[in-house]
Amino acid sequence: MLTSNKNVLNWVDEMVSLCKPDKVVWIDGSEEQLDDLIKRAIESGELIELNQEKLPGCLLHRTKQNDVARVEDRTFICSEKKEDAGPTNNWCDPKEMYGKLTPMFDGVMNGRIMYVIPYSMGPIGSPLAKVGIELTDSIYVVLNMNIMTRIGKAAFENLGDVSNDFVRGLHSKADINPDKRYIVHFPQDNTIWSINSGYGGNVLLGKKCFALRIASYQGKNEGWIAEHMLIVGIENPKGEVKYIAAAFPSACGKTNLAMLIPPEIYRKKGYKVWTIGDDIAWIKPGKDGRLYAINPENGFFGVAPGTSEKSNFNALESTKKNTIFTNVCQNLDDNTVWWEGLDKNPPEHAVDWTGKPWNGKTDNTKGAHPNSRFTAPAKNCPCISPEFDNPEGVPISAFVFGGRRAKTAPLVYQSFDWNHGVFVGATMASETTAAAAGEVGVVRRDPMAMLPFCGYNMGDYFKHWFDIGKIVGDKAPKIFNVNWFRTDDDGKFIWPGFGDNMRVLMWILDRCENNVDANKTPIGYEPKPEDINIEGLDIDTKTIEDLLFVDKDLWKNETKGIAEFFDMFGDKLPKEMKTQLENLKERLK
Ligand code: OXD
Ligand code: MN
Repeated sequence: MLTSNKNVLNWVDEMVSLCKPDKVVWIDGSEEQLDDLIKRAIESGELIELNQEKLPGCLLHRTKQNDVARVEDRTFICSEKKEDAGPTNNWCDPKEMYGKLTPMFDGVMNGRIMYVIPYSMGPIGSPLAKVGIELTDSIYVVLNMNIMTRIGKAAFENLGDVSNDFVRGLHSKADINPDKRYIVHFPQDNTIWSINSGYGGNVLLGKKCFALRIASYQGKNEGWIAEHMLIVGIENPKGEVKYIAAAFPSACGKTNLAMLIPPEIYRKKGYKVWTIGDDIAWIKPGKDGRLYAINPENGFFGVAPGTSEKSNFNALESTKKNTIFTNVCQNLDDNTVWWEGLDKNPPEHAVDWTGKPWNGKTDNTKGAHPNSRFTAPAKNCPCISPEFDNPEGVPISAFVFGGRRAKTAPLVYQSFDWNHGVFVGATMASETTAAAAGEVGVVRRDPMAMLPFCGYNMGDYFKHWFDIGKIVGDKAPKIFNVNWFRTDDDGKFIWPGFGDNMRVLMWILDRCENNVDANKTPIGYEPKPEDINIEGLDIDTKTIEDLLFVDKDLWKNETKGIAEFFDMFGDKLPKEMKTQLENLKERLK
């Protein structure tokens, strides 16, 4: 036992009586203990040891084929009242849900070991950090949590002997039965129950479940925000670093932006990019009144396919040691890993993500699952920020929202003020691409990229954002929207993207410093085309003009879509949001 905290001990006892494991093992975080668990998981086949010369400390895991992604339709927010979960979440009465899940957990760990994982979200000792405990019957979960969070005895030190402020996570693989799969949050009880899955997003309870769903609810009550945002620092040649936090829906290149390599024109001058986080930010007013952010995580749970030396050198480097790969392809020639988009040389002698023999030259199935993942320690990342472990976090200069829009949204624009920026974030959207099943070009709204991750009514969430603006006042970060995905009439992307996105971030930082003028448009402030640095690109100022063009008819249509979306929130939609929509309509006249 690693703590004498009665709240912890009583709760663990209660869960042990419910799940009835053969044995309970407390995870202290020691190398010895973790090495022993790795050994056992390799023996049982749960993990495969990869080539230890080429990929030291790396392991491979395959999930069941029915268990490869987050399951939004089986994810619940069980607040006391339905209206507190809001129209964008599945809700069930907490008593009813406990009533349904308790028998499923009863005896579920019979014949198994229960692991007790204490963990800290955020640097140990940070005033922004919070403690969680996850109980699980999966070694894979223990080893992933060890990469994604700060685990072990030190996490308990943060909690102390008497505090009751910890998130109670209970997970069992049970039989990985998709019909009985539940990912359930009880915000009032600081509790998460997850059953019948072994896939990361459903079972690494520190991540989406705690750091976004439960934490967003805590933030509302405690005066801070938990956001689905990367945090990146840009250092100028004088050595000053400014930080940007940015939210994008999935498949918009979030990890790439977080770890971008500056174009040569900036590298030559001495600019550098530093990664703080690639997925989640906890943000709170600091002593000087500005907003400060930490990355509550300690690793990256990134999508493997598409990650290459060219698309994201730093992410790929991060996976070269002490990384757990899930559902990628195993190259049998040298016992390493491969995925679509890694290079143009798929292995011929391989095992695909389902465990079947696979030949990348002749089989036209996928070697890696499209949602296959790497779990890599943040400290492996070549551009990890020296401030990564700073308990105070880093001051945020700008918030950036973005989506994938073919025509409507320009390359970049700045909101007129905080409240308008909240409107811009709340009306974020992406158009579906041919890569996903279903119709192409359908607009999906995803406010602040939080739609699947907000642990309470999104109408209240919007209000909370307006309130934060009042607290921070003129020290508030400036708010921007970007769109890397504008296409020409042939459907080809106009903007080069990737590292060149830094050119847009530079305009954003210039605006934050009042270093550059802007053009006022109906939707916000836009760069003067000549203020986007295109040195070294084979596009001209005319292309930038096209990228910045605001098509009023498209935007008038957009306001209709926004109004329909807002309708769903009924009385919970803040008045200010309606005002913002009316203002936009007026400016478009
Ligand atoms: C993720 C997601 O896995 O947003 O980060 O789905
Ligand atoms: Mn994410």
